[in-house]
Amino acid sequence: MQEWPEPIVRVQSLSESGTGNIPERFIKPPSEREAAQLVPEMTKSIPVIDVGGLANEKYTYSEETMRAISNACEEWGFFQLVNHGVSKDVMEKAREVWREFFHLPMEEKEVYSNSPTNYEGYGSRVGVEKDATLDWSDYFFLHLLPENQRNYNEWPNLPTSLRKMTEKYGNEVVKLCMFLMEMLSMSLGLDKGYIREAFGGDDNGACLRVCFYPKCPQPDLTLGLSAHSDPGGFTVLLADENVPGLEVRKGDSWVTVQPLPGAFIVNIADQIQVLSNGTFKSVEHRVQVNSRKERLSMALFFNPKGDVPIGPAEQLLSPEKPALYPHNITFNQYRQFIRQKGLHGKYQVESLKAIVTDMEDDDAVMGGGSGKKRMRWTPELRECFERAVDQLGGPDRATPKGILKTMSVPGLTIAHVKSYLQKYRMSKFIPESSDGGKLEGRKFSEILPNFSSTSRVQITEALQSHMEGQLGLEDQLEASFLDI
Ligand SMILES: O=C(O)CCC(=O)C(=O)O
Repeated sequence: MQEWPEPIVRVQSLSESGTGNIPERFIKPPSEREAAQLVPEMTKSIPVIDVGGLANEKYTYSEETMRAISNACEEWGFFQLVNHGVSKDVMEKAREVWREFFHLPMEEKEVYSNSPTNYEGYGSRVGVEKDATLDWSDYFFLHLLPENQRNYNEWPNLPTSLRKMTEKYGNEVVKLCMFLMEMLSMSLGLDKGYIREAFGGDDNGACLRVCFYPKCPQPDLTLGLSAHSDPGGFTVLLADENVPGLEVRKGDSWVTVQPLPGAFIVNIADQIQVLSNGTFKSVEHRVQVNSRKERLSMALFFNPKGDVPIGPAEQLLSPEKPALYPHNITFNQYRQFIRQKGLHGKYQVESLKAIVTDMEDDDAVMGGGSGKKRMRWTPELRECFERAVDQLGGPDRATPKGILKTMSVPGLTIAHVKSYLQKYRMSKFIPESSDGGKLEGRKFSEILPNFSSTSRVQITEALQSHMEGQLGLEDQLEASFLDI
């Protein structure tokens, strides 16, 4: 998509207009904006990890630090990193220069206005879905790695020190990310170089999003950033020391992060959750805004190379711990989802759990890829599926093709949709059949007549082409589907 689906309104302009009421588009449903709850004392804050001496060439990773990291990543998916070696001066100046940028006249910033093609530049929304509810923030997004994507001309030329400062900051934080990759690998019990290798060696990606959250006249009705998990490898965040706002999910509660002076907040993102086979958690987080103070944060997303398939590390798998994410997909494929839909909690990474390899249940065995797979639907995937069917106008209109398109779940195939139909008989959606009998217990071919004739043709075509491609069963399929 070349352009945003609706004209862009800068949140900063809305804030500065002095309006007492935020536009309808920013009002979140009550379930999304429940206040952070008080949680027991001991779980009140994300762990703090001190890696003093990291910048020293001779730094050795102590077992204690590795244990602290693995506990933090398993339990919280977040930690604060102190004594990390990045110069305090560089951190402060980078933050300052970006604050100045957001306070430039609007026409200076609009020069860098971004589009959904690569997001680089000045932006005010993430997803491209028309009529989506929006977040109360503007941002600037830029690429740091791979080097060939770093385009200084796309970075603001004002304030004059911004490009130099951002480059310096980026280089220092990327260096820290190299250590973090080693630390995360070792705290998973893997070789020091495992993550780096799995993420594409020297071709890792890194990008920076500077988020600006203007004052909001009705902060209780909206969010600065909706709940989401980060799609890439991990994130190194320089939060606003003076204005809290970041909240991390802990069970059913939201815990407010209190950034320590000079600390970075590190969080595991979806690709490391996959690589660790779910041991390290990519945890949902969101941002609250307030009426008195603006807030600025700088998130550096460290990502795998776009075209390397990411899957659980073999060494972490066993018969007791089978692969939760057996379909290795690339980060590029994964990112498509976010670009389409914007930020949606843990929707996408949970969807990848849908399938486990198992040969026991013949009924649900599907072909495709290497070997045969048995489908297992998690509650999360069921929820996505149900939402997709609803979005498509209910069971009468939903077709497997439409469902696949709407869900945009990487790795999901028609075979999974078919499996769902078989396993759950779509009892929640499919209206009772004409004779009034429930669909429960019926075969797939018996369910199809409950769809409209147009949908039936589409379902048949979609299933047929998939099965032909995957299983080479043309003849059989012709017989079983086309006479419905
Ligand atoms: O502003 C913050 O504290 C968090 C930013 C964030 O979560 C993001 O940019 O993905």
